[in-house]
Parts: sequence; C-alpha cells; structure tokens
Amino acid sequence: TVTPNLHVSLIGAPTDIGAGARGASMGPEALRVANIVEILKGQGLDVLDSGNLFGPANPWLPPVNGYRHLFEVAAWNQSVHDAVYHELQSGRLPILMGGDHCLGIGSISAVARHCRDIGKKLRIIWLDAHADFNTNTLTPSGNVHGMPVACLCGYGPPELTGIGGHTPAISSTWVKQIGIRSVDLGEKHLVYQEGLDVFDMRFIDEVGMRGTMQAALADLDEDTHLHVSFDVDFLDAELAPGVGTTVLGGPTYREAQLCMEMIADTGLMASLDIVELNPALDVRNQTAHVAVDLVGSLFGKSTLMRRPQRIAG
Ligand code: 4U7
Ligand code: MN
Ligand code: MN
Ligand code: MN
Repeated sequence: TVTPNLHVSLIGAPTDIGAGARGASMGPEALRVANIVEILKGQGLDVLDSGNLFGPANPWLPPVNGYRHLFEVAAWNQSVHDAVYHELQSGRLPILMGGDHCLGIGSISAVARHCRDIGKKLRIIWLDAHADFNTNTLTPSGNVHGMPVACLCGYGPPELTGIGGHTPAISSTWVKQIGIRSVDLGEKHLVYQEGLDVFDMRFIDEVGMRGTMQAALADLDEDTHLHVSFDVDFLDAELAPGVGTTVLGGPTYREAQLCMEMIADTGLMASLDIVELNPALDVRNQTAHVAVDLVGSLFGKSTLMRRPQRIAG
C-alpha cells in the first residue's frame, strides 16, 4: 500500500529568466495571495513555506547561440536543484512555485538524483500546452522555458544537462505529456524521433480525460516517485488567462479536475512544480486561484469521503 507524504515544502523561485514575457517572476507571491498555504493546511497537510530563492535579475537580452540568458538560467536552476534536493533529502515533498518552466530543469534534475540515491523508479507527468522539447538549433525564440524536457533528456548545453550530476538526468520514456496543443516544426521532429509519450488534445478529445490519465498512469507501481510538472498554460486560455503563452483549446475546468484527481488517487505524487503563472497578465488573480484549487485536488481534495483506492492501469 502507498502512503502519500503529508509534509510539503513550498519553494518560491521568482524569475522569468527563461520566458518570453515578463511577469512570471511574480508567480510565487500570487499563489500565496491565492491562499496556497491555507488551502493545503486545510486539507490536513503539514505545510512549510521556505520563502523565495534568490538569483540574477533578468537582463532581457537577445539570444546568444540560440539561448537567451543561459548563464542566468543556469544559476537559477542550480539554486532550484539545491533547494528541491534538500527538501527531498529531508523527507519532505517539494512544491516549486515558479517562475517560468525553465526551472523544471533544476527541479526534475534534483528529483532524478534523489531517485537514483534511493533506487526508486521515476515517472513524470508533464501538464502543458507545449512539449518544451526545443533545442538551441530548433527554437524559434531562444527562450529556455521551451527547452526543459529536451535538456532533461540530454539535448542541451552542459550547463543545464549536467545540473543533477548525471547526463541525461532522465529517460524520455519516463515522461508522459498531457494537454499538448502547440509544438514547433523542428521540435515536432525531435519529439517524434525520441518517441515521447504525448497525450495531445486530440487524444483527450477522442479518448476523454479518464482514458487519457489511465493510459498515462499505467506503468506506476508502489516504488514509483511520481513528479508532476504543472505548466498553468495547460489549462484552456479562457479559464487561465494569466500565463505568458496562452493557447486556445485546452482542458476545461472539469477535465483538469479529473486529471488532478486521478493523479491524487495513485497516492504516488512526491514532488510538484507549479510554473508559468504570470500575474501581470491575469485578471484579479483568477488564474492563481484556479491553479491553487487544482493543486488542492492534486493533494486529494474531493467532494465526498473517499476510501483509499488506486486506479488500475
Ligand atoms: B512553456 C515556444 F515558439 N515553443 O519554444 C518556444 F511557441 O514552458 C513556446 O511551455 C514555449 O510555457 C513555451 O518559444 C514554453 C514557442
Ligand atoms: Mn511549459
Ligand atoms: Mn506551456
Ligand atoms: Mn508559457
């Protein structure tokens, strides 16, 4: 049987260093203003807000060699790696509050290192409108928030691929992407070549969110560490306007709830990123409130009393 970790640590990483629009740096505070601490405590979790990490300012320069701000991106990711690894070693469940999605490199490198330490199987649920599988030669923007999955799989600069002490940090077969509806032309080829498991919006349209999550969660076992990387632009743009890169046609509120509930039912989530929230583009913090509500469901909030159960594959 599976016992979820009830001791969670919030880690704020206030930066937009890998993004194309300014403002994701305000994400951690917007999540706090939307009562992330109180809501998780209200669900019986022991919540520790460790405050914010520090890192270089955003110089807002054009790309060099296909990367914008590579040096600063590496510095932020090193500090995210160290903080996430520390919480995991302390036996706590880290919740990284970004910040843009380039920080998934540091976060997941740390999770992968921890799983190597203790011999656990790692699986990653990547909730996003985008595949984030660009490289410096494929990227149309140079923004590193479009590259974290590729970097984690070993396609990227050594400054980013080596952060967790092992390159590649993960195998692409460990990643299940949900909600994808925007993949760049060159990126498409690399996603195909790698055989990445992408449950795109067409798959969700045809199979439904229940069937999608059953497939995405099929190869978990009791010894699996499940990491969830929640890019808020996963959600339909009407529901979640407060993100830098909105894409129409995302999961509805109900579909997103079911997705989160089915992850919670596994009892295996052991680390989480909440990224790409951009309060500068939000409407009265609504996107932050929706994100926090969904995170509540990720941690097992449900309408009715529930007995422990597992969704079989
Ligand atoms: B996010 C993009 F070109 N693919 O690489 C790119 F469309 O973390 C967007 O998923 C990346 O929000 C979006 O710049 C990164 C673009
Ligand atoms: Mn993303
Ligand atoms: Mn995205
Ligand atoms: Mn984005």
